[in-house]
Amino acid sequence: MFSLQNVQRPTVYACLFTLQKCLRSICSKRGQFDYDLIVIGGGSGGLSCAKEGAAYGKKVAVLDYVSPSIQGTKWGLGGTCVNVGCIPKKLMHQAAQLGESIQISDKYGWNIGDNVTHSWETLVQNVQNHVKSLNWGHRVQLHEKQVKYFNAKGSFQDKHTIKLTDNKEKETLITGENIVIAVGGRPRYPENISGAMDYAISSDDIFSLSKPPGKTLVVGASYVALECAGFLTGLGFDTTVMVRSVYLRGFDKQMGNLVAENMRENGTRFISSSVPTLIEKRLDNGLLRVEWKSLENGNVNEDNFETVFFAIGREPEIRYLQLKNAGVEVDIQSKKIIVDEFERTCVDNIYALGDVIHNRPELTPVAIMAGKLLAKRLFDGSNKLMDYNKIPTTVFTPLEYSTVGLSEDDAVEKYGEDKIEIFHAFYKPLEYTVGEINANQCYIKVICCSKNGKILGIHFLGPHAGEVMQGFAVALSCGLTYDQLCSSVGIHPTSAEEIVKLNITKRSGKDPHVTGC
Ligand code: FAD
Ligand code: NA7
Repeated sequence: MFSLQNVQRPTVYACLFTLQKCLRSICSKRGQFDYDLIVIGGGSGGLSCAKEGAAYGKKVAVLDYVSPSIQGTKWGLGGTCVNVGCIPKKLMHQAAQLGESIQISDKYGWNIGDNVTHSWETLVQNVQNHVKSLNWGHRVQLHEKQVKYFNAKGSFQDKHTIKLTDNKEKETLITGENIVIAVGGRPRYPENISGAMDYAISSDDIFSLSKPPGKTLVVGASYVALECAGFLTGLGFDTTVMVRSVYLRGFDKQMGNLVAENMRENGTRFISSSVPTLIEKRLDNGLLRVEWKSLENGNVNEDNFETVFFAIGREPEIRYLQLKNAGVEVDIQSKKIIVDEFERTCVDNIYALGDVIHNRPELTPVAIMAGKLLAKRLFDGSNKLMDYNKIPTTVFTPLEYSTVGLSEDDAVEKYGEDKIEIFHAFYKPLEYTVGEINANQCYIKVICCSKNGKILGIHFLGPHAGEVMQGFAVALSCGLTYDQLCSSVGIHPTSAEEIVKLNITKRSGKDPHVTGC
């Protein structure tokens, strides 16, 4: 006798799936969709867009699925920032900063004894507890805002139909009038370096590493690499950064050099102009033997490390999307999705935002703002576009670096050296004096247009740089001029006041070291 129980489960799934496909196809041809908006990716940009869409009474679904890292690390809802980016990174940076404060606290009269230790396990546990609370918070918010959440991988069947595949490989189809792709990116691994995939970790793993990383090699010299090397050094680990070319690619060159100089003076080692060529596990002691090649003279060197950490950039996470089925185009080189100023792809009902789009800053507030504005345009009649210019950001290295607007190099290229004026100062934060902290790299640079005094870029290297820069970034986006800046009254005694006190130009060649109050 025929019984459903006698039929293999995958066969039942396959039949249901085909039936579903036919029904969905008929409905979507008639313009009837399951959802007004389907968002693929529950990270910074996707969640913001989904929640904003639901606020206008629209039927919204968001799908989020995390493929484990190459070393098997997994995490929950919320995307890169919450799980393996900004949040755990800033907390680990804070742990390192506290260590520095402990070291100088005797100068402020504290007697904490000599036996200060740090527990990596406790730090990881507490950071991960916070991350889990954020994962839960996101789920609750989606529920409260009546956004349907699917813990499933999304791929395009056609421009309105998304196939959901859950972790048991069960497939379901849903249709949406509008689709937003917000799938972010994942760390890049090097090609052709034997042992890299087997033994090296990435930013997907470092924040939940169950054992202390020990002696660590960080490969890469951009912001993820330097931030992580900074906190590892601060937590007491022997840390080496392998630099292929420049420090902090994409940022102001002088500031990048100062950041690295400060890290070097505080104990991080640097191997310049080199790339790794081999990683293998030693049988005798389990250490990772790394060989690298100097790009200057071709010499090959080697050393042993407990952890090798690649921070050599990120790739858009488009591998599961089947973009071809919908006709969405990507840039040939970056593999990122091409969008216009409305965040619309080449397909009229499909949009993309956040880290997955080509030629835009990879930052959480950018993704959040873009998601919100897109939902307002789709469902609230707004015509406001995301302004990708003058986006402030901070590099959370031990000495923090915050910036908004143009770098010196870009300003020179855009306006010409004789059409810009640069005001600068080396200063000493008050709290560094009694603490006897190295202030050699505390530096500020403001770049102005000579013709109208408009400020083109602000660069601040010093404590709490992000907190300092946020307000100046608002002023810059309102068209701040040098005259307005230097006629503003400072807040004393702060490091931020040094920005409004700037009066020495680079061109003058005068000593830019600030003395006195
Ligand atoms: P994500 O947040 O990456 O979210 C995308 C989500 O989609 C992920 O959960 C992913 O698993 C999921 N997904 C992918 N494919 C599919 C699919 N096919 N189906 C379903 N789900 C899918 N930015 C800052 O502003 N400040 C910082 O201090 C900062 N620090 C950082 C530190 C590190 C180490 C890193 C790596 C990044 C940092 N960033 C920082 C950048 C920031 O995290 C990203 O810009 C931001 O998370 C991008 O958001 P998003 O929505 O584009 O993508
Ligand atoms: P970035 O900003 O893309 O920088 C990558 C760094 O890695 C940079 O220093 C590169 O050196 C270096 N790199 C790249 N490929 C290699 C290889 N094969 N070998 C050695 N070194 C290499 O990446 P991040 O990970 O720091 O940040 C990515 C984004 O995540 C960033 O925009 C943030 O918003 C979050 P180069 O200067 O090219 O010589």
